Amino acid sequence: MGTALVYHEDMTATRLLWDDPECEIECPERLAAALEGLRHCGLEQRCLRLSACEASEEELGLVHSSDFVALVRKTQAMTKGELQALSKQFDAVYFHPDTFHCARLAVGATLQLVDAVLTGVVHNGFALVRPPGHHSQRAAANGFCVFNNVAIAAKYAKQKHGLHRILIVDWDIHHGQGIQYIFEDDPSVLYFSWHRYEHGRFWPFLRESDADANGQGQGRGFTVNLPWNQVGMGNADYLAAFLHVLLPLAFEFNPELVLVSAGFDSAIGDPEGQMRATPECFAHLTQMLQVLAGGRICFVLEGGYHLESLAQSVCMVVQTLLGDPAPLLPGPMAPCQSALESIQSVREVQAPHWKSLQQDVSPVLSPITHSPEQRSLALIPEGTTCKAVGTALSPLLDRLGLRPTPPVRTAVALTLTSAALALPPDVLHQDGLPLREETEVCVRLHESLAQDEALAAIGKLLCLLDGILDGQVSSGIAATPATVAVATLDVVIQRCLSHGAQRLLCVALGQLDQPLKLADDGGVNRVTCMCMCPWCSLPGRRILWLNIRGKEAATWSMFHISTPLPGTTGGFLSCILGLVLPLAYGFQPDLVLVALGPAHGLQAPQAALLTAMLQGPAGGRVLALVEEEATPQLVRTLAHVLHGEAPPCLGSFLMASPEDIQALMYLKAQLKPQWKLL
Ligand code: Q9C
Ligand code: ZN
Repeated sequence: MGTALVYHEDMTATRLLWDDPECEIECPERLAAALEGLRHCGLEQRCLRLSACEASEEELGLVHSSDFVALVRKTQAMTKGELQALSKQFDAVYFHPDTFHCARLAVGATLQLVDAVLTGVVHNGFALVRPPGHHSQRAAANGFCVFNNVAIAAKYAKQKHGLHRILIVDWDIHHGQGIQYIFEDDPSVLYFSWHRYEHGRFWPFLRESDADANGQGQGRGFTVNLPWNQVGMGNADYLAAFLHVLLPLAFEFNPELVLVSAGFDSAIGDPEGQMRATPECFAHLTQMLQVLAGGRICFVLEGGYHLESLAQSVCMVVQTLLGDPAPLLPGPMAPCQSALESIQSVREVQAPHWKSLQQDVSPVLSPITHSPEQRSLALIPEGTTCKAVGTALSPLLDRLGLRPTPPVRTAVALTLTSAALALPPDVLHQDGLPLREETEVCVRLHESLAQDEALAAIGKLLCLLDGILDGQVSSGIAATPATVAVATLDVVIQRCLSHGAQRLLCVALGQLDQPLKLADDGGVNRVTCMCMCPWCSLPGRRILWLNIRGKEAATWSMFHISTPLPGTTGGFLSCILGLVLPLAYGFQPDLVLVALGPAHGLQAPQAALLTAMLQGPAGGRVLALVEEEATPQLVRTLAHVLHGEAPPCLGSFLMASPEDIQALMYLKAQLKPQWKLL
C-alpha cells in the first residue's frame, strides 16, 4: 500500500501547431518538468508506477455527448488548417492530431488511479496528465481542456464503485466551470473551487463563478465557489480558505473519496494566476485533505504553467502523499483583507446549507459567564508591527529537503510491547536506554520524579525527545505516569528550550496543571507583548500553552489559552479547525507537544484527528504524551496517524451546543487581533 503515479509519455505529444499567445503556455514541457522534478527528488521511484491506458468511449460517455466525442475523434485525421478552424469554435482551445489519443489517456489515467485507490491497491495517488480537464463540458472543449478527467472520474466512482459521496477540491486558479455545470444539481458530489475572479474581470468571466452560485435544486449547497478578488494570494490565504471554508464542509459531508483538480497555476511564479503561494503550501493543503475519506485521495493535474513552480509543487504533493512530513510553511501567517472578505462571503452564502457554518456564522453578542482575565493584551499599542514579520519569500530554487526528512518517522517510549499494540512494523521502540548525565540532572530537579519507575519512564521519554530535537525521529508517543504528569511536562519543556527549540506549542488536554516553566518564570505569559509578533525572542513568546478541558473554564492571554471541550462532533471540529489549527499555524512552532492528561475527555478518533492535523504546523515534529493507563486502542490510533495514516471517522455530525459555540466565538473574538488566522 502506497502512492500510485499514473503517467504515459504519449501525453507529451499534443502541442500547439500555430501561433496563439493564449494557448502556448499549455506545452508538453509541463509534464516533462513535473516528471523530471519527481525523479530528481527520488519520489518517482518511491511510487507504484502505472502506465496509462486510453479510456473507453463508454467511459467518455459518462459525461460527454457522443456527438462531441465523435467530433474530437475526427481531429485525428484533420489538416493543420482544419484543426485551427475547429479550435476557433471553442474558447482557449487548440487541437492536434494526437489530441484524441492524449485526452483519452488523460481520462484513462484518472480512472486507473481511482480504481487503484478504491480497490485498496494503494492509499492515494497522482495522475500526471495532459490535456487538463476541469473546463471541459458535456459538448464543449474549453480552456485547454478536452475531456473532463475529474468529472468523469467522479461519475465512474459512483457508477462502477457504488460511491455516494465524492468531494472534488479544485485548487487550480481558474474556475472549473465544466465540473460545476456537470454536478450542479447533484448532492452526491461536493465541488469546491477557488479561483482568480477579480469581481468577474478574469477569464472565463462568468457570473456563475461568484460565491453566490451554490448549486441547483437538490444540489444546492454542493457547489462551493471561493472567488479571489485580488491577485497575490499566498500561503496564509490558502490556509485560511481550507480551515474556514473547505474543511468544515468537507467533514460534515464526510466523503468516501476525494478527487483533487490539482492545478498549480495557483502557485507562485505562475503567469496565469499571479498568486504567491509557495510550493510548501501544497504539501500542507494535501496533508489537510488526507485526514478525509480514510486517506482515499486522487490528484489529477490540471493547469500550472511556470515549469519550476509546477515541478516543485507536484513534488511537495507526492512527497506528502508518500507520508513524509510537510516542510515548514514560510511567510507571515496573516491572510489579507480581500481574502477574508471572500471567505466571509462564501460562508454566508453556504451557511443555510451546512450545520458546520450555522454554528458560528453569527456575530458574537455577549461575553460568556466566566469573564476572562484581560491581562496582557490591553497594553499592546494599537497598530504596532514587528520587524521580524516581513520575512521575504524564500527563493524558489533548490529548497526541497532543506530540513532533511528524519530517518525514523515514528518512535514510541511505552511500557506495553509493540505486539500488544499492533503498531506498524517500522515504528522504533525506545527501550532500556541508559539515562544520560544531563537527563539525570534535569530529572533530579523534581523530587516526584526520583522514584526508579518514574525515572525510567522519563529517561525513555527524553531519549525520544532528543531524537526528535536532533532530527533523527519525526514524531513520537511517550507514556508518563499520571502522578508525575506535570513534572514530566516541565522537564520536557525545559529540554526543548535548552535544546534550541525557538517556539514550542503545548496542547494540553484535560486536568493538567500548567508546568513550572510557565508558572514560575517571572510569569512568562504575563509579559507584555510590545510587538504583537508571536515569534520574537522574548521568553514568554517561546511557549504557546493551549489547555482544552482544563481546570480553568475559559481564559486567555496571547500565549496562554484555556477553553472547554465542546461535547459534540460539530463543536469539536469548530474547536480544531477554528481555534487550535489557526493558532498553531500562526505560532509556527518548532515542535508540538500534545499532552493527554487526566479527564481529557477525547474519544480515540478525536485525539487522532487532533494529533494528525497538528503535524502540519511544526513540520511533522509532534510528541504525544499519554497517561500510562491510556488504552492500547488510543495509543495504537495515535501511533498510526503519526506514522502517516488517516485518522478514523469521527462519527455522524452533531451540531455544537449554543453554549459551546458562544464560548468558542467569544474566545476567538478576543484572540483575533493577535492571531490573524483565526
Ligand atoms: N490571461 C487551465 O488552467 N486563458 N486552463 C486565460 C487570461 C485561458 C486555463 C487568459 C486559460 C485556460 C486548465
Ligand atoms: Zn488553471
